[in-house]
Order: sequence, then C-alpha cells, then structure tokens
Amino acid sequence: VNAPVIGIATGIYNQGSEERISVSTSYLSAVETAGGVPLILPPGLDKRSTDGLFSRINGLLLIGGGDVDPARYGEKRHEKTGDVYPVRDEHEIGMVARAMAANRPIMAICRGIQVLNVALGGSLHQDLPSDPGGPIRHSQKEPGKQATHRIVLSPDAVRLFSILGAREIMVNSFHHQAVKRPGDGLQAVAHSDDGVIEAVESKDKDRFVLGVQWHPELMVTDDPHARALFSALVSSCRKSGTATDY
Ligand SMILES: [Mn+2]
Repeated sequence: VNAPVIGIATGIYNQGSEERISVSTSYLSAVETAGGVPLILPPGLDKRSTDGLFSRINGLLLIGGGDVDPARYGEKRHEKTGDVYPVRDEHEIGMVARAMAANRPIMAICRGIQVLNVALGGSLHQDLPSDPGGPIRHSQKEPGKQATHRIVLSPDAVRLFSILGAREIMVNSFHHQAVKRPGDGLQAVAHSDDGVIEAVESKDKDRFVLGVQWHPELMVTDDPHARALFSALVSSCRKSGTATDY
C-alpha cells in the first residue's frame, strides 16, 4: 500500500457527565508528514467496531497518556499512580494482542511503551522519583521540542540503531513511570544515564515492535531522529497487509 493507514489508539477522559476521547494532533501530523494516513481508534467501542477498525489498519501507534492500572501487572497502586482509565487499558491491550497475532508493526510512545510492555506481561516502575530514584529529571519543565537528557543504545539495539544511526541521542522527557521488567519477547535497547529504560524492541528482528519513552512527535520539526522513527513506522507498514488487503 502506498499510503498505509496507521491506527492511533486515543485517550479517554471525563468532562463533567460527558465521556470524551482525546488525541494530541501532533501525532496525527507526525504520521502524515511521514506519508501515513492516521486513523483514530477510540476505546470503548463494541467488538464489531473494534475489529472493523483493526481490519483497516496497516500498523498501530500507541500514544501518551495516564498510567496503566497496576493490577494489570500484579501490583498495588502507588500513591503517585494516576489518571487510570481501565477502558483505555483494555482497548490498547486488546489492540496489541491483535497486532501481534496479525504481525502488524507497532510503535509505542511514552504511556504507549508502558502499556505495550504490560500487554506482553512486563511490569512498570510506578513512580521514578521514589522508585528507583535517581539524578535525572524525567518530568521536564522545558517545552516538548527541547531535549533534556541523553539516552545510550545497548548493543542489542538492532532496529532502533538502524533507525537512528547513532549510539546516543538527546531526548525530551515527560514521564514519571518506566518499564521495569520487559515483557515477553521484548528487550531494553536504550537507557538514560540513571539506568531508566528509555526504549524496547522485539527480540524477533522480523517484527517491527518498538517502544520509546520520550515524545518524538513533539520534536519532528527540529530533530531528524524523531522524523526517522515515524518514517520507519510508515515504511514498515507499507510492507504490511490488512485483513481486507485494499
Ligand atoms: Mn526520560
């Protein structure tokens, strides 16, 4: 397919008595700029709609948002864990299962890397300042287009290295949680200098399954590494079919 369709799983929140979905438009334009067609995947639809949407996408993008319910990885809720929406967790975990079964590319950003990891049986640090703690501020006050800390790729970083073409880069940081134990089939492929996992990828090099803890969608204007991530997703999705194969 020339213009692959990238499904973007959205957030959900309550405003008064109304339930709304939300997605930062920066993800949509990053996908468009890379040559993909963004398709919104709202949580909470019935199975027929969810399956119908899934059958039309060539790849899946999981985006930022609140915390995953710690019950999903067998932990009690930390006092700093917040913005938990079980309907969203359910939807995104279901989408990961579908995408893995159909061998569709997955890119996962910020909350996305966390929910991807939990969907594959991994666990999370619930609040980095208290667990494990460290010298690096992962909740930056600077604007999103500004990188504030370094990440270093591990020797295992095959796909991420092929995309970035560098062993270390500077990234932005807007997270208070992070991957603790990588899920089945995932490996940590980049860390910040305090040891926090900043990227994971599939151990199966034939699968495009990539999670990053930073927000490349906020950096695409100035940062070629951020653009390279979206281009790699779209390029991989060009080779991926859909159920309808249109
Ligand atoms: Mn960080």
